[in-house]
Amino acid sequence: VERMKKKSVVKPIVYGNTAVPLVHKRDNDQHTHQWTVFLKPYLAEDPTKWIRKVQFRLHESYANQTRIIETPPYEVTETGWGEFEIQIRIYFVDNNEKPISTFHYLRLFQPTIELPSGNQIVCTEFYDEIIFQEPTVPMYKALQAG
Ligand code: SLL
Repeated sequence: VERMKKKSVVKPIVYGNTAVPLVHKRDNDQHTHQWTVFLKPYLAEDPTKWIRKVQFRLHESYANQTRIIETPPYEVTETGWGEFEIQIRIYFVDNNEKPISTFHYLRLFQPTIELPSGNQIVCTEFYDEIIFQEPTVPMYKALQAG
């Protein structure tokens, strides 16, 4: 595969989760919260130019533990009762670029932020950067387009 010699491209990303308590108690499954785990570009750009899909791997207590999201927003909304680590795996438009993984610990109770409405929700997010060292030629073009 032909690669761009001595070139590197940086893509800033943000990932994390929000969570709110369920208004109605559920007797059947003990679920207490609704949550959303997400991954997005830090900048306002079209991520489909360089991201093929994002895979979220949930706790084994969930049916369909592996969730694949092919179009933005890259996020999974679920309900549950417990916190656990989620594997977030990013696949790129050029399959010659290996997928990369990060891990996010799903938070249901802390830290909270206050919305303009005055409501408190749990929100935790992290900034990171994907650095493509000598990307393939097609990947380099895709990264410029995004
Ligand atoms: C804990 N180690 O004990 C963690 C596990 C599992 C969370 C948390 C519901 C799953 C379902 C759910 O919240 N699992 O009912 O589908 O805290």
